[in-house]
Amino acid sequence: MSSDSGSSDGELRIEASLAAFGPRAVAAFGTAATEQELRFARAEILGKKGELTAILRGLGQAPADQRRALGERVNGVRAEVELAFEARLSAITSALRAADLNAAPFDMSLPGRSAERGHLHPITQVSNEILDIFRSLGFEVAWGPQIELEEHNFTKLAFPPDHPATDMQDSFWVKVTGAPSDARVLLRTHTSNVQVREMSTHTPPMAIVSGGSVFRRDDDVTHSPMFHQIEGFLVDESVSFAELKGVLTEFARRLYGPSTPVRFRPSYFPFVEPGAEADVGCVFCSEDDGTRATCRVCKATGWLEILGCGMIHPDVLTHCGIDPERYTGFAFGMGVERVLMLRYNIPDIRLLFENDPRFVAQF
Ligand code: 2U9
Repeated sequence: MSSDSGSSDGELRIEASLAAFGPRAVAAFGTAATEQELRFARAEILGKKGELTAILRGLGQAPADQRRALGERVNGVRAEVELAFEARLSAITSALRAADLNAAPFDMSLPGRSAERGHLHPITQVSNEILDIFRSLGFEVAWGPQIELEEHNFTKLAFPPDHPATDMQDSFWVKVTGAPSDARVLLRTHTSNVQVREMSTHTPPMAIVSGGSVFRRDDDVTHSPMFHQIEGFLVDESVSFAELKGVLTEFARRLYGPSTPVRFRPSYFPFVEPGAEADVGCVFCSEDDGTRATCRVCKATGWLEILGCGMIHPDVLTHCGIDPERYTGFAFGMGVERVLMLRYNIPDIRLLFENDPRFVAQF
C-alpha cells in the first residue's frame, strides 16, 4: 500500500533501518580495541547473519519500482561501513606499530635460549658400550626377532619341556592368527634365540654377540616384564673354560676398570655345562675403611654378580648343526639394567622405563 507522499511502508521501514544502521556500525567499530575485536564486530554487522543482510532480505517487501533505488541506498551504506572498518583497522595497526617503535629497544646482545638436546637412553648407551667392548675383542654383532618360535627360544637350547620358564605364568605366549594350531610362538625370554639362529646358519669359527629387549612375566623393584640382555658365544676347535675366563675377565676389566677383581662361581643353566656366574669386586664398599660389613649392595659379601656363562652344552651344539666332537664353545649372558643399576646405585628398575626427563637427563 502507498502513502500520500508516494512512499510505501516497506520503503519507510528500510529507510529507517538504514539510517540507524550506519552510525551504529561505525560506533561498534570505534569501540573495538584490537584487530581481533574489530574483525569480530565486522562479521556481526556485515556477515551472513548480520543486520545488513536482514535489511537486504526486507527489500523483497518494498514496491518493485522502488527496489532498485533502495538497493543502491543499501550498497551506499555498506560502502560507508566498509570504509569505517578500514579506517579503524588502519588506526589500530598504526597504534600497535607506534607502541612497538616507542617500546624499550630489543637487546640484540642477550644470549638466545638454546634448545635442549636429547640423547640416547641410558640403556642404549650402556648396551653400545658393552657391544663395543666385545667388538674390540673380535666379536661380530648380530640381531634377531623379538617374537620367536619356541624351537629357537627353548627347544634347541635343551630346555626340558616342563622347565618353569616355558610355563604360561613365566613367558608371554603369542596367538598367531592363521598359523597352524600347533605353532608355538612367544616373546623371546632371552637373546639366546639370536645365538641359536646364528649357530644354525653359520659354521665355526664364530664369535658373535647380540643384544636387545626380552620379555618375562616378572614385575618388582629389580624385575621388569621387558628388560634388555646382551649375550654372546665363541665356538671353535679347542675352546676351553680357560678362553671363557680370559675373554670375560678382560671384558669385566674394560667395563669396570683395569684392576677390578673378577671371580667365577659354579652355577646351573640348561644350555651350558659346566655353568658359572662371574662376579666383580663390590665398587661400593671396602674392607679397608670398614664399609663392607654394612654394605647393602653386595650384602657384605664384597662381590657383585655381573653375568652368567658356561661351556655350550654338546646337545645345544648338535641341535644347531655343529659337531660337538670337533667343536667346543663358551657362551655368556647379562642383564643390561643390572649393569646400570650397579654402576649408578639405582634402587628401582622402573625408574629406567618411566622416562622422566629429570631422571634420564642425568646420564
Ligand atoms: C646358546 C648357547 C648358550 C647364554 C648364557 C647365561 C649363561 C646367563 C643370564 C644372565 C642374567 C640371563 O639377563 S639374565 O637373566 N644369562 O646366565 N646366558 S650362558 O648361553 C647360550 C646361549 C645360546 C645357543
